[in-house]
Amino acid sequence: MKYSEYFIPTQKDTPSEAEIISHKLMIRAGMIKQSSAGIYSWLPLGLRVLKKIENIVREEQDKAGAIELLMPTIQSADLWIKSGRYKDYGKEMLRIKDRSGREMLYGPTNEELITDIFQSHISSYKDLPKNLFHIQWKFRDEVRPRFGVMRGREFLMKDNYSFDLDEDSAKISYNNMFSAYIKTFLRMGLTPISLRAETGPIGGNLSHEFQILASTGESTLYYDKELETLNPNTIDPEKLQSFYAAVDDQHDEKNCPIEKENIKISKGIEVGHIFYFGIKYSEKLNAYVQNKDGKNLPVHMGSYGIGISRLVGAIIEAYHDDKGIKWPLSVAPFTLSIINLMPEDKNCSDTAESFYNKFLEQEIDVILDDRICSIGKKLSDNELIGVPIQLIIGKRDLNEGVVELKNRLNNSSKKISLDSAINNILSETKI
Ligand code: 5CA
Repeated sequence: MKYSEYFIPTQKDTPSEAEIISHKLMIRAGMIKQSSAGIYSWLPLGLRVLKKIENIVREEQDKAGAIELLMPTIQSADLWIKSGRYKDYGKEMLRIKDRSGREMLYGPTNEELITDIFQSHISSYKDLPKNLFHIQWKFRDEVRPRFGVMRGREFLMKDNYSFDLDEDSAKISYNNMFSAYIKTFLRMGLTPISLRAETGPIGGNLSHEFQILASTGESTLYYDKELETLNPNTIDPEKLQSFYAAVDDQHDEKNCPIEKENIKISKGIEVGHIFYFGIKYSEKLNAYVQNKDGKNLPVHMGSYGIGISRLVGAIIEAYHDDKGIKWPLSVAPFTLSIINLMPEDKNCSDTAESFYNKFLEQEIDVILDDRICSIGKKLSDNELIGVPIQLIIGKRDLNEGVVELKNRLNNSSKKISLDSAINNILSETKI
């Protein structure tokens, strides 16, 4: 991608409507544009990050054995009337009438629709367990949409639904997803803290939420410090669930089961939530399966959500400085930016182009900043949009046979010889 031909409408001024840092930076970095309250267009740079996050989520779901399908955004009210949630959901649900006066809605979640799909096609224990997911836009008419994509009205969620014959096997599915969630967030460079949670309108009695640490987060978390040192290869969900973790209004210093010196206090942002709710929907929506003895039983279900669009904001809350965003490699819109400080100088342009072509060949996500503008603007735009590895090409450096290699995550930079640049960068781009 050549910056001069691309579309990254960065802006210098901090937008007045934005209260939190990620919202400010997403607007300033030209990632999103509000279209109405809590509803955003995703501009190219924002979309690239959204897709990277979506793909990590999808890959970890695939690895955990979940199967992808796609349900529509607009649903008929019928199933919701059957489940009883048409009334319960209240004003948060966006209700629509089609031309024949049929009641429709923009889905805030999909328990009803997926249970209906399940019951239409599966009726035997032999087809269990099943775990189905989709990645689809949701709409919740939040009272106060705010914080940009972190609390939108329209937002992208990965939601999946597990189906099991009984409670014991449903808990295996639950724990399988629990582990997949931890791995997903670790891959994004985040520190996930899992906490027992309320079930709210989804229902059930077993639920965990996943918060990620960010100094600007909304919740204050108290948790066992062990939770900060997870290894994705050795996740034991039962063990993790036994560690102490609480949000501030649940935390009671006097009755806390662990020693004070083992507790860490940090700010967090909720990015995922999982529920086991048993037969709440299957009974109402007639999702029964036959067991070995030919007996019909309502299927045991769980649902599992990750806020994909919220994660874009949450990652920025965790990774930024006063100059802009500092993307972790795995979710960065581009891995490498080649910044040509003097596009009008032939030597600079030829060198930059030649690096650009070599990295394209290596299938590195690279952007060539070939814009004709001031050096200051070029460097500050690249800091703002937060490309993790920056190769800066300047006239004087080239005369000395060197280029500058900058790491946006720790803001270190070093001069390296032209010959060693490719290998140096290839080793830094390994995730
Ligand atoms: N059906 C269940 C799980 S599939 C469900 O809807 N769970 S939820 O309500 O907790 O939402 C799941 C995740 O979606 C949340 O953890 C959060 O990351 C994200 N989310 C929820 N509401 C919003 C919102 N208004 N804006 C952005 N993301 C949201």
